[in-house]
Amino acid sequence: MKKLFLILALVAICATPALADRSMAGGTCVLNSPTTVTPGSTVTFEFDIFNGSADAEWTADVVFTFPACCEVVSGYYDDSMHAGGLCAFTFEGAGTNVASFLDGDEGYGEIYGNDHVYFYVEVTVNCTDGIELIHWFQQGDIYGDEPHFVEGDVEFTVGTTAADISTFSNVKSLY
Ligand SMILES: [Ca+2]
Ligand SMILES: [Ca+2]
Repeated sequence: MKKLFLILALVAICATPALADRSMAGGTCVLNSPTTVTPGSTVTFEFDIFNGSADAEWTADVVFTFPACCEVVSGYYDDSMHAGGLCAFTFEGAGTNVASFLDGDEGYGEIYGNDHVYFYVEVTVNCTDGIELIHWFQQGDIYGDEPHFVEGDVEFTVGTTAADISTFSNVKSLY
């Protein structure tokens, strides 16, 4: 009998963390490129958005908030590697510093659990030299347990590529 209680106690201990993970927690964002941007230039940022929800909640909306010194030009996405099939995101935010990819067909979300989609945002970077942060936000489709969102920051450097200029002048000095 004592042994049975011990087994039940162990089951309860093991089950608790799994229940606590039922949320959108575990989702990530990786900024693939660029890591360095020349001030005043227009570049396309590539993000890898992963839905790590432990209770199969799907990502409905993905929002990237750029620094105020940035202006969004356009946005699109690549769902060709998404095992869950084609996505129906609607882009908005041109002319502002917030790029939103919203669930365009309502119902359940667009990015399945344990799956990912690439997002591209063309941005004019009118920032001065330094480190800038991009805030990312994944809104879930309210399936199962809370929290129904996950968020974080990725960073990039604003500045001229000193290493390249140095290399260029070294090459020039040979002539
Ligand atoms: Ca959930
Ligand atoms: Ca949907």
